[in-house]
Amino acid sequence: MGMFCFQCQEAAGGKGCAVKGVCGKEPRTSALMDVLLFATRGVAVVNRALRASGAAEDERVMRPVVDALFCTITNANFDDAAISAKVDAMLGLKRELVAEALKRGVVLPASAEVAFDPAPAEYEAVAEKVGVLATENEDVRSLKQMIVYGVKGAAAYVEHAYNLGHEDAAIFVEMERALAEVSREDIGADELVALTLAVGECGVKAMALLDGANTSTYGNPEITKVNIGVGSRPGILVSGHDLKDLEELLEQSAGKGVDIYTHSEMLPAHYYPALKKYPHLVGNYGNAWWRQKEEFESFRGPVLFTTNCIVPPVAGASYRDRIYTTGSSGLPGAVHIGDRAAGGVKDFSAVIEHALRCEAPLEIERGEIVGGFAHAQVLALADKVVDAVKSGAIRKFVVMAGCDGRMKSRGYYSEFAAALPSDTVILTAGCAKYRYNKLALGDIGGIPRVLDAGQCNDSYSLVVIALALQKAFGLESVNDLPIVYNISWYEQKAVIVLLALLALGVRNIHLGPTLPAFLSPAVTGVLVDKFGIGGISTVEADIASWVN
Ligand code: SF4
Ligand code: SF3
Repeated sequence: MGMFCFQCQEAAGGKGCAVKGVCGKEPRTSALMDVLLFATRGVAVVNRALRASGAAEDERVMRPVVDALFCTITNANFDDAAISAKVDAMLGLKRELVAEALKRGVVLPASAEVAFDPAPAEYEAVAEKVGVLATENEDVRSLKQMIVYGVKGAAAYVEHAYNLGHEDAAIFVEMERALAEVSREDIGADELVALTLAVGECGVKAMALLDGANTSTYGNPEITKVNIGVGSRPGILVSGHDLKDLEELLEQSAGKGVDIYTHSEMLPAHYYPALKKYPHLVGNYGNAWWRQKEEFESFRGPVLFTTNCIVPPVAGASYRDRIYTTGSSGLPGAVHIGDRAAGGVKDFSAVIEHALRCEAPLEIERGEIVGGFAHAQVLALADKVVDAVKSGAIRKFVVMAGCDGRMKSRGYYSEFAAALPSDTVILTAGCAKYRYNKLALGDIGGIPRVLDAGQCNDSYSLVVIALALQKAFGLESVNDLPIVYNISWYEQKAVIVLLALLALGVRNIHLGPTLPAFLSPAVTGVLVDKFGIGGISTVEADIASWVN
């Protein structure tokens, strides 16, 4: 059977994965995800109609919709059985909502999503009819998918906030509106462009919600040196983005003789006062997600995925039986740690016991990296930063936030960072930083030349910093600041970050290493004309035209 997916930067041939995902996604998984998204859009359409009729908010809708969106993000979930069960549940929920609508005399839109109700045995067969290519017009398809990918990214962020007890129904209403609107057959390109910006605004709110959840729970990130070597005790490596999972694991593993290490996007956990206080949170192991095949071998202990990015291990990989998943992530054969009951905690005892049977990690590097430059920390240094700009010691800030990935062409970002003039400062967030956060780039009067705000969602911090600088310099527009945006993207969280920046009025963002395959030529034209979006070329040419 075939498949079609073009949601990430590594889409095959720069067009789309049609045989098997470059990420490892099998056609069956892709089909189940298409069906899950279609069913989820149906729930959004019906729930929105119910809400418009004055029905009380249905508490059964928000969490599963957010989880469904999150689990279809690139590299989050490869477990067909889990995804199929989510489809069953989503269709069951929709049936109940439709029954409720009929009871209340609510007239539902005549959309295919509402009528959709296949039996489990039919899921794969119907996928083609409801997948990406079911929308024939390539521009409408491009805009609709960009909106869905943005909503997926926002879903990831609100799920982390939910896990910390921070909910905002208004954000969900916006996400649901976007899902319902893209289900309309008659929606035009202009409406879709406006909806794209509305999703960007929703992304700003989702990142702000998560920022508030993180900082009110764990304190404001502060400048922190993170060890990248290893200790002598067995370790557990925690990957993904969910701080609540990490906190519960730290709590449950305290005093048990194991060390906890962060991996990839979990690195910024070290910057939070309420997490760095655990003495057995000993360091960060390895690099960005795509190097996990070698790094999980040498880690020698269990690995817990709280979210993306999972690379399915090859048959015979030594670490295959050491992988655990939780939350929206999943991998066939891996033990999945179930959700917490209301008011309860997850049970990580199996992971801890597993670690105690393992050898300590093999050292792959030594030293320290410095981070923790989220908005509160940078604003505490604001006077110093403003003075450095006024005196000319800092000529330009270069935002290099986003994702890393395996393409060779991403070597550009390491070279770009290394070649930047010494009076420039890199502002970063997301796993893109691994391309340059171990380079000795020095500092400017005590301000490090790489300021890491945190995870990809902490791109929000970079916006807060930019807006504060705009105010400090009395500028009319955020685009008048000496800031260049050189964003590297991979998955859909980078899409919501990009849409959020556009919604905030940031212009002339450079996006690489390649522009999204889901952008049709006409939609690319709109992004170029309206927002000044551009690609990248060579390090020398880009530095010459953007920085010098
Ligand atoms: Fe291909 Fe990316 Fe989709 Fe995976 S997520 S199937 S690599 S486009
Ligand atoms: Fe990285 Fe997957 Fe996007 Fe959260 S972990 S930035 S790629």
